[in-house]
Amino acid sequence: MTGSEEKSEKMVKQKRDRSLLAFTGAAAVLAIAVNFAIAAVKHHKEKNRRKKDLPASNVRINLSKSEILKLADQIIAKSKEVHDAVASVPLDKVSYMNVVSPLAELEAQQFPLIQSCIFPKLVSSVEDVRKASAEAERKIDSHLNLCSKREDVYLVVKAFAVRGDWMSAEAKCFVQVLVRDFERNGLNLTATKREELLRLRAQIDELSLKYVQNLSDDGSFLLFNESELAGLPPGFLKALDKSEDRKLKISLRSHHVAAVLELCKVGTTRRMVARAYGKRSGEVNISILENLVQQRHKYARLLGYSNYAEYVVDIRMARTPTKVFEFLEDISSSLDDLAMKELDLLKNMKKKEEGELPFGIEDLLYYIKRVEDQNFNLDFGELKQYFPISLVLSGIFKILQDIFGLRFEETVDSEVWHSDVRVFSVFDLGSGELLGYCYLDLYSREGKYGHTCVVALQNNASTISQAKQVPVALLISQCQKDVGSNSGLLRFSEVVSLLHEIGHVVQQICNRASFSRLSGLRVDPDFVEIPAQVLENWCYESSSLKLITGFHQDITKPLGEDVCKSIKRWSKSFSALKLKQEILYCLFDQIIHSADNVDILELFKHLHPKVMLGLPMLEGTNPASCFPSSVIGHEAACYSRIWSKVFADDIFASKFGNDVSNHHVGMQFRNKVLAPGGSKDPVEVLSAFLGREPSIQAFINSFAYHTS
Ligand SMILES: *[C@@H]1O[C@H](CO)[C@@H](O)[C@H](O)[C@H]1NC(C)=O
Ligand SMILES: *[C@@H]1O[C@H](CO)[C@@H](O)[C@H](O)[C@H]1NC(C)=O
Ligand SMILES: *[C@@H]1O[C@H](CO)[C@@H](O)[C@H](O)[C@H]1NC(C)=O
Ligand SMILES: *[C@@H]1O[C@H](CO)[C@@H](O)[C@H](O)[C@H]1NC(C)=O
Ligand SMILES: *[C@@H]1O[C@H](CO)[C@@H](O)[C@H](O)[C@H]1NC(C)=O
Ligand SMILES: *[C@H]1O[C@H](CO)[C@@H](O)[C@H](O)[C@H]1NC(C)=O
Ligand SMILES: [Zn+2]
Repeated sequence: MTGSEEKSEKMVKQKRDRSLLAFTGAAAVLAIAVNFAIAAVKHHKEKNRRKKDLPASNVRINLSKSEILKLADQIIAKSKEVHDAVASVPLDKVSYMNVVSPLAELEAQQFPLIQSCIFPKLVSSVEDVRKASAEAERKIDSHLNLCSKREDVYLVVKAFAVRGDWMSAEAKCFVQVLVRDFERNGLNLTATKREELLRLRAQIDELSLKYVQNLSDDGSFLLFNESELAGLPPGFLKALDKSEDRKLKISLRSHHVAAVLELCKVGTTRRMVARAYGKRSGEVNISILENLVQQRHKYARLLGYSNYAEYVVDIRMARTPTKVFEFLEDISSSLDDLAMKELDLLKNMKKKEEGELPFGIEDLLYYIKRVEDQNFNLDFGELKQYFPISLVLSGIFKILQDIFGLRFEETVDSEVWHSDVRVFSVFDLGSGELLGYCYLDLYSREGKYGHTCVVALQNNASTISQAKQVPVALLISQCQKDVGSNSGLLRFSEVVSLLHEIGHVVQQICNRASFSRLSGLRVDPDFVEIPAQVLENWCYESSSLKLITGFHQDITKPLGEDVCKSIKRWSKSFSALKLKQEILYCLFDQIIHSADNVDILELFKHLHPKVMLGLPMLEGTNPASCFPSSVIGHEAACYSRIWSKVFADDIFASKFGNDVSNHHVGMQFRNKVLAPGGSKDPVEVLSAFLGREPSIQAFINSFAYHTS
C-alpha cells in the first residue's frame, strides 16, 4: 500500500509495488464452528435477499453498519472461547486434535468473516458503513494482538511443538510459524524483559509516527514566476495556487515535486525544488531517525538478534542481512558499465541544453525524459485509445486461460456492494473444477480507497465442521469511467498495474495450502510480489499486447508491431540508472539497521557517489527525508522489491523467454510455485520449478543483452 500519487508513467513503474494489501490482521489462531455466528447473520439477511450466494464462499457482502459491528463482536467472542479452550489443555495432554486443529480451524473460518467486516472500509459508498468497518477493524486487531501475546496459549502450542507429532509437513510448518510468531512477541522471555519489549515497541511506534508526521505535515512551498517554471504544461501551472504578488506556489507534495523534476527546463528551479524536498521536515531532525534506529536495535537484541536488520530479514527469503548486502552489491556492480553509458547520454544532453554546468542528481529525471522523448516515438496519451478497459480485461483473461488453464466466467446476480462491481468465478479449464472467485471493483468513486490493491477475502480451506471454502480475492483499482462510451480507456501504466494486481489474484486463487495462515497472499514477504511481477512481463510482449489492445473505435485493430517493440525498448530505458538509485536507498536502509552509531549524514554522503557513479549527494539535503512514509513498516526490508523483481525475471527469462504462451510451463508454475504458497520454503519452491536454485544471472543478462 502506498501513498504514491500517479505522477507519470515512469514513477508509477517504480512505485507500484507496495500496493499489495493483505489484511491478515494478526489473525491466525482459531477454531471450531463459528457456525452460530454465521447462521445468525444469514438468517437476518435472508429476509431481504434477492441475490444468490456464491457456493463455497463465506464472505459476507454488503453488510449494514449494525451487521458489521455485530459480526465483529461475534468473531471476537468465538475467538476468545477457542483460545481459552486451547489454553486449558494440560501440558501433558497436548495433541493435534486439541491444540493445532482448533486453532487452524478457527483461523480458516474466521478469516473470511474478519475480511467481511474490514473490506467495506475501503469500498462502501455509505460513510456510516465505512466508519463501522474501521471500528470493527480496530476491535478485531486489538483482540488478535492480545491473542498473539497470550502466554497460556503459547505454552500449550510450544508443548505440542516440543512433542512434534506433526501429522504432516504442512502442519509442522504451521506450528513452527505459530511458535515463531509468539516468540517474536517475546513470549519466551522473562517477565521483565517482556515488559521492556512492550515499552520499546510503544516508543518505536511513537517515534515512527512523529517521523512520518514530520515528513508529511510539511505544508511549505516555494514561489516561482512563470519563466522559472518553463517546461511545465499550462494546465499544471494554471492549477497552482498563487501568492499575493502573483507568484506560483510549488508545494513539497510529491506530485508537484515530480512534475518539476521531470519537466522543468530551468536547472536552478529543479535544484531548488529537489533541495527543499530533500530537507523537508523542517530544519530536519536526523536525531529522530537516529533515535528510532537505536530503539529498533534494542528491540531486536532483547529477542536475541544482534541487530534490527537481522530480526527483520530472519523470517524472509533472504534470511540474513549479509545475503542482502551481497545481493545488492552484486547487482549494483554488474550494472556499473551500463549505468555509466546511460549517464553519459544524459550528460551530453545537458551539455547541449545548458552548457558546461555540472550534472547533478536533480537533473536525472528531467534528462531521462528528454532523451526518452527523443528516442521513443511513444505518446502515452495517444496510446490510451488502444486500451479500452473491457477489451484489456478480456485479453488478460484470455492470456490467463492460455498460460495457466484458468477460465474466468462472469457471475451475474450475485450480491455486490456497488453496481460497478463485477464478480467472476474462476474454473480450472481442464477439469471444470471451481477454483475460486474474484471481485473486481475497478472504478474510482467518492469515498473509495484511493489506491490499487488486492485484498484476500477468503483462503482455501476444508475444515471439519464446515463445507469447503474456496479462495476469494478482491481487486480494487481507480480506473476512470468514460462518459460517452461504456468502457473507459486505460493509460499504459494502469494496464501494467492491472496485470500486476491480477497476478496477485491468480496467486490467491491458485493457492492450495491447507492452512489459512500459510495460504493465499500470506506467504514470505520477499516472495509475495514474485508472481505479480512475473505477470507484468506480458505487458511488454508483442503477442500478448495484441491480445489486450484494440483501437477504441475499431477494436479489431490492435497496436502495431512497431509500437509494441517500442514499448519493450522503453521499458528497459535507463533502467540501470534508476535501479542504481533504488539500490542506494536500499543499502542505506540495510546499513543503518545493521550497525550501531552510524553517522547517518556521513553515511549518505559517502554512499551516494559510490553507488551513483560519482554523482554527489545534493548539498544541503537530509537523508532522513529520503524515506517516504511508505517505508515505515518496510524498514530493513527496502531491498525486497528488487529482490522479488530479480527472481521474477529469472522465472520469466528462463521459462517463458522463448514462448510467452507456453501452457506446459504455465501449468508447472501454477502447480509448483503458486499451489504450495506459504507452506514451503520459497527457495525450495522456486528450485523445484526452475530445476536449479534461483539466480540473479538472468536479471543481469537481461541488462547485458540490452546494452549490445
Ligand atoms: C526464545 O526463542 C528464540 C527462538 O526460538 C531463541 O532463539 C531464544 O534463545 C529463546 N530465548 C529464550 C530466553 O529461551
Ligand atoms: C522571474 O524571476 C527571475 C529571477 O528570480 C527574474 O530574473 C525574471 O526576470 C523573472 N521573470 C519574470 C517574467 O518576471
Ligand atoms: C531534534 O530532536 C531532538 C530530540 O529528539 C531535539 O533535542 C532537537 O531540538 C530537535 N531539533 C530540531 C531542529 O527540531
Ligand atoms: C446493499 O444493501 C442495501 C440495504 O442494506 C441496499 O439498499 C443496497 O441496494 C445494496 N446494494 C447493492 C449494490 O446491492
Ligand atoms: C484446498 O485445500 C485442500 C487441502 O486442504 C485441497 O485438497 C483442495 O484441493 C484445495 N482446494 C482448492 C480449490 O484449491
Ligand atoms: C517536526 O519537526 C519540527 C521541527 O523541525 C517540530 O517543531 C515539530 O514539532 C515536529 N512535528 C512533529 C509532529 O513531531
Ligand atoms: Zn504487488
